[in-house]
Amino acid sequence: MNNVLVTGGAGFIGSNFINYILDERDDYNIINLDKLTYAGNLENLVLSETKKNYHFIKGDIINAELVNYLFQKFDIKYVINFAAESHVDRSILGSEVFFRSNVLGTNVLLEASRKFEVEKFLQVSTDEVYGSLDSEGLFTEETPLHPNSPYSVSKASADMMALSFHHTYGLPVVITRCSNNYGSYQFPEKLIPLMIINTLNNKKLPVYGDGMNVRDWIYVVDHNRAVKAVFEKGKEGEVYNIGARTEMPNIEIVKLILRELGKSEDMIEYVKDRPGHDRRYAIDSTKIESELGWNPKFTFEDAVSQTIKWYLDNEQWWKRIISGEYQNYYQTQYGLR
Ligand code: NAD
Ligand code: TDX
Repeated sequence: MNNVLVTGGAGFIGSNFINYILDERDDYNIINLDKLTYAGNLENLVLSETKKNYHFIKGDIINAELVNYLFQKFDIKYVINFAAESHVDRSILGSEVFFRSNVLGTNVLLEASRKFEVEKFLQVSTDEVYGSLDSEGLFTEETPLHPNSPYSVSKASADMMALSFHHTYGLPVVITRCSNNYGSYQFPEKLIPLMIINTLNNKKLPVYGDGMNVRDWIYVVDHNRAVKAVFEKGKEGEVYNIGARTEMPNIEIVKLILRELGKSEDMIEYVKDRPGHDRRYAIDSTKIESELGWNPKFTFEDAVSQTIKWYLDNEQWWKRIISGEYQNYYQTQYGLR
């Protein structure tokens, strides 16, 4: 059996990965280690209940004793590290937990992987490690790292530590750097679900600055198809960018959501900009396409419509979320709107 430790598997992307991989393959035994922070939710794991090759452990990746115990107990051969604090705005409100989970937590996983001689360690990273682009150019794997937020610095630090374990100890590390994801089960602090839910709740849509910051969007399913390709075929010590060539200014996305939901653009409210707000991200994913044969399958228009429909159909899921810790966060971040 291929015993795979998947960390952060109760979050948005990690749960989508586990649902997808359990559906595709029976020969992976998935051990999901997740701390269940505000962003972790076991309801996201739709298939796992019925599967024998799936185990959930509630715990923190920074807990070396627990991590070492799990490596031994489950004879872990592979690691895919999704676990992280993932929201830039929260890292601006307070950075410590970002360094604990994203940097020190990754270090604990790397040390255990070295000790137990794992056969592959996939670090799930982000295009934000490259910093911000002007109106021209794309991030390639050769673009120097220039992270600007506490979040992206923590992710860049983890990337560099993972690569150092490859260089120094020969640990079989691969890294993926993906652009902005969207899809079902995304926590409504991120742009697309936040705008959908505010529209459904007749609340103002808070657009930062002039709304012309550009992000490059990918459907979470395409991201995880790429993670699987890198996990199975990626070359040790290599970084693979993942993107779907879908650059768009934020304001266009907000208007598209309003159009799809039949609401007026009067709901848009331009608010104070995010401090240190990166202007533009855009990914060149030629390497993964040409070397591993991966290509995105979904168009933005279709996948965003599907995502909006999912939030319309799954009110219970997000209503529970916005009635909890989210309220405090929302008030701190946006004030009472
Ligand atoms: P998320 O915030 O939805 O989920 C993170 C998960 O990690 C949660 O289930 C949480 O409980 C868990 N977690 C956090 N700290 C932990 C710890 N110390 N120990 C164990 N579990 C812990 O995040 P996401 O959007 O699913 O992102 C997953 C990964 O993908 C992250 O590493 C993120 O940096 C990366 N990424 C995200 C995007 C995006 O657009 N969301 C894009 C590129 C890369
Ligand atoms: O209320 C908002 N208003 C707004 O204008 C929010 C939440 C966001 N924005 C803007 C800021 C960004 O330019 O929308 C853009 C997207 O913001 P986020 O959804 O917060 O994503 P971003 O900061 O780009 O980071 C995301 O992509 C890379 C993920 O959160 C990271 O985990 C990932 O690494």
